[in-house]
Amino acid sequence: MSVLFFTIHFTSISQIPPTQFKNPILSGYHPDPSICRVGDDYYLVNSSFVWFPGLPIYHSKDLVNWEHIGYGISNEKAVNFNGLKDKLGLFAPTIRHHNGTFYIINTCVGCKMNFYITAKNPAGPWSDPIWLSDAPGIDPSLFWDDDGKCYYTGMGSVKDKAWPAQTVVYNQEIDLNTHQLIGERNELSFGHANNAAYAEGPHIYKINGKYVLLLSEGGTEQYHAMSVHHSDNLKGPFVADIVNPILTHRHLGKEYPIYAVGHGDLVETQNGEWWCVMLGKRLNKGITTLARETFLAKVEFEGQTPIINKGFGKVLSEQKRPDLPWTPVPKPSVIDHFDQHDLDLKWCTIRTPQSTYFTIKNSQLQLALQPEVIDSLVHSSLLVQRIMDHHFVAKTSFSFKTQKTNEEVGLCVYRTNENYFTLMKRKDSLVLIESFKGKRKEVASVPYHHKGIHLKAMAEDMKIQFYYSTTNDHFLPIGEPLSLITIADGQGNAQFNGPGIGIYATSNGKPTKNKAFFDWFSYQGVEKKTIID
Ligand code: 6LW
Repeated sequence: MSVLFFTIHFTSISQIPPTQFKNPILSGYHPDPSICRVGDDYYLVNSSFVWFPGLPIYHSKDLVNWEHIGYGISNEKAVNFNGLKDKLGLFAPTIRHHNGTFYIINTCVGCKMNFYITAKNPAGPWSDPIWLSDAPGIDPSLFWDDDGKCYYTGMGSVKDKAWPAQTVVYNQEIDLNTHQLIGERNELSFGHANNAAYAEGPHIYKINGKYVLLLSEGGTEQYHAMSVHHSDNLKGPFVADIVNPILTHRHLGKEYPIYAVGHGDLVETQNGEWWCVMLGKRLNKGITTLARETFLAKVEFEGQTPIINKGFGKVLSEQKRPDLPWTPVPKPSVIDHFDQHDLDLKWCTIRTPQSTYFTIKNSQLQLALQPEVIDSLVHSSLLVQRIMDHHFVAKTSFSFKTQKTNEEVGLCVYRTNENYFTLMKRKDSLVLIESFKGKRKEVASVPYHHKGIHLKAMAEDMKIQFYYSTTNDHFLPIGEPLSLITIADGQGNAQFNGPGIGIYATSNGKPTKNKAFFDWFSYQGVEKKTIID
């Protein structure tokens, strides 16, 4: 009798759902979020530029705990990112669900521009892209009107601009059977401000019987803002809301810790609450090392006007969580032992693979050396995962041997083909390289003759220190701590993507059949005060 009594009454503290949640809800490189609800399930997708697979998709039951469930673009033959700079590729997507089918509409900048994909299961498989030949611009979105007709909304350019960076948000009916925009194209808005730069990221909703157009303006940096516009007619005219901008941090000054907030998408919960996901950036010691992340804010309507975080009017680093069943999701494992049939979803490569460059066998990841190098705009043997913390420890263990001086394998912290760090094992040495704005420099090197090696990177605030060891302890530093400015926003770095950390192998232009054998890779975000070896 007594055992049962204890079990029922003393639920452990950790199981008591928290009342608050912390922002960002998706830390690290998660820009241009779009969200939809199906029943009591929420699905979110982000832009991903030239990372492959592309368009990461997340699932949640409570808008706070998100599980990575798949990618919208994962067929190498579908989209070719080779030759594209890191800031091109897959721009802002929109995810919607209609009549049992999920739709993601998106723009591949530098390839064939606008397309949509469909799926019955948001974890996939998704269809190959259905390209839209006559849809100008970027930031496409979909809206189904009461009559079942579907409308494409997008951001287009303006020929004779009345002011710099003037763009137009337009909509047009789309025939999803013939994959064409049909009928008249309606210019809906140039943004709220009478000199709004880059009116973009539009979404249309029907709320309380009226059409609400949500868009962003000011550009995705310091002056980012969201505005809403109303109409009784889907084709307009849309009238700007006098409350605009409904969200911006541009008036909070350059030191405010969360900035560039904008590019939002609204969702109504099954309990009648409204919430908005948007992108934003965090300052860390004055710079941004985690790029554009995904944030969440409450929305309450005053009439037709969506008020973001009533009483605060800004994105909060912590606030009361949605009135939804608290549903924690499995935490991604810190150590990846490569003992699964497929690579964990967190792993991506940069640009589109042209051939098989890795295999998983006997609980090892065999990474083939390829002639391609990460400095080029062509796919190379590089596997990275999003850096999601200001302080982290990453480690890996592998074995590799070569007699050739052009062959090397190791750890890589990647932002662009011009901005990265590599710590590479060569024939009989270990070399730390930093590339900043395309200038590569050998920072440090040590003799190393063993076949097996453990490499480590520890980032704290603005610095990253690299280490090596023959075993998984007693790590020795190589070189001095280096500044994370190299992979931070600004500095010639593509504003759109974000940093990743992982493994890289190359034969620097020469053919080879050599490969490296990775036993494991670990990445752990750490609280500053508890940085342990
Ligand atoms: C996105 C657009 C934008 O498509 O940047 O600056 C593009 N604004 O809304 C890439 O994130």
